[in-house]
Amino acid sequence: MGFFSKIKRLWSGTEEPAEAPLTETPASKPEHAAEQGSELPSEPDAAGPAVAPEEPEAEPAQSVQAEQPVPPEQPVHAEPVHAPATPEPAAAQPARPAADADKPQWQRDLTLALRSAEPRLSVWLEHVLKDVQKADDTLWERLRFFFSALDAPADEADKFIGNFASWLDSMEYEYVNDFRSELQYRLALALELEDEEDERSRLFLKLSEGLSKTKEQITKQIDGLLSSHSTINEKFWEELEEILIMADVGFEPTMKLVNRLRERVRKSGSDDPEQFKTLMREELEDIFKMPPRIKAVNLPEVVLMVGVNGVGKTTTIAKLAYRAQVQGKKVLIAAGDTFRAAAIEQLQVWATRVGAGFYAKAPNSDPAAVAYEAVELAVKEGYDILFVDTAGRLQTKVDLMAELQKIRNVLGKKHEGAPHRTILTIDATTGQNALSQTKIFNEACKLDEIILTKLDGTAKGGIVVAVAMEFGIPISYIGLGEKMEDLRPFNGTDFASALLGS
Ligand SMILES: Nc1nc2c(ncn2[C@@H]2O[C@H](COP(=O)(O)OP(=O)(O)OP(=O)(O)O)[C@@H](O)[C@H]2O)c(=O)[nH]1
Ligand SMILES: [Mg+2]
Repeated sequence: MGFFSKIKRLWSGTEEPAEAPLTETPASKPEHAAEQGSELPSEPDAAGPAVAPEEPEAEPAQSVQAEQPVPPEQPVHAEPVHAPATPEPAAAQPARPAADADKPQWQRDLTLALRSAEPRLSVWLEHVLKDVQKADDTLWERLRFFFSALDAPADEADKFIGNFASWLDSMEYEYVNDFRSELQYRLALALELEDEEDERSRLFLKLSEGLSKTKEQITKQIDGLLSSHSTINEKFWEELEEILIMADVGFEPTMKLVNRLRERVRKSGSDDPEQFKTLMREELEDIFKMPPRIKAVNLPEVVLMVGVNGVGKTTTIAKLAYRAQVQGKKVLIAAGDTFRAAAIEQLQVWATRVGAGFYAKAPNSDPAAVAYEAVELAVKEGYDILFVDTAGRLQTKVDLMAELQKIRNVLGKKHEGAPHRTILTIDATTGQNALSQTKIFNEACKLDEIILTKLDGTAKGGIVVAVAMEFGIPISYIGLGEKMEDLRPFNGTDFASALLGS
């Protein structure tokens, strides 16, 4: 959508408004607001019609972004194109000038609050959720109003709200406190706000918290090392090696990393430990930097998820499917782990929760047949992306690798270039085993990406450094918990900063 960024730029006055509605004066009526209203699907629970036809002159909610300050005696109140699903609060109708006399007070208040708020999603959400405790009609009305205030197409608002409401149902969440961060995350995704500063700082906090155990191991020790040395000498390097090995960077990667750090320190011409953290952060950033990849694929994009048992493949598919779904893609999930009946059921539950399509055959069916038929279905029914789950355990490692190769072959035969992404999931808590798993899977099925899960539960986050150094395979995401939103795109710069505690 991208309009959020545009609005922010407009707000800050760095860009001329491209479209009339954003600069409409309070009294004028942008045409498309009426069109928007007329496109609205009706609200099933609404007491009245979904559109507010009785207010043809109503100021559309985008007045929130008007650049001119509004005189207090003539507040610009945004009238959403939807009629409220719930009756207006009775107390909210003081005498007003004719133009806004019949606007619900909460809309007037919210408009003014949003207009004077800092243009950041978290701050706006604070106002939207003011006095809302539960997921009820009031919340939906306020959210709908918020979307219209941002000039978002009403059908997108309805779709967002519909999806979010069914997700809350499936998760059995009721109170705002339980789903607030999920709501913010979804809004950021839906509004393409992940890169916005506000969302980034929230994610950084989450990353930093998720890595707290690893930080305990690495940051604290390195801080201790720095404070106990007045100069970077041999003893310093020896102690650093020990710290890195203890943090599960592994012996060989530690040696390589220390050599690279020695070189960087030498080039800097300073042996002052005070500078060391900056140099180490830069070195880690370099290690995490991967060459850009061509992302364009012939749809449907086929993603094959591999990894040993219990690492989090199925959960990660659900998280990825969820992201894709929120981004408006049509998602199909295929149960390629036919080894355990429970695996098929588990995946089906996730697919239902996420709202994705699901394809499975009976337990013990040939996984390659599942993959073949799923990709056939995905092509036929116009899916954008297909995720294929696989078994993590078979009788032998040889069987497992042969099975994965067979799946890859049939996918490629059925659909050009498939699998477009073969992703290895590894469990960060297994430490050094992650390295041998990466090696074996990479040999058997040429990995495109790695996702490291369970970083929240381990002090062994140093494994991320080892994996990045040893294989040069991009780490695309990291798992920081069991919730849907706990899968974060891996950002090397942020990770290096979070790891080193600054
Ligand atoms: N704390 C935490 N737990 C996670 C994360 N990712 C997955 N898990 C948990 O790890 C356990 C195993 O996850 P699954 O997705 O079933 O793993 P799998 O690789 O599909 O396992 P198999 O199907 O047996 O091969 C589940 O309890 C997940 O909730 C994560 O990032 N953090
Ligand atoms: Mg599984």
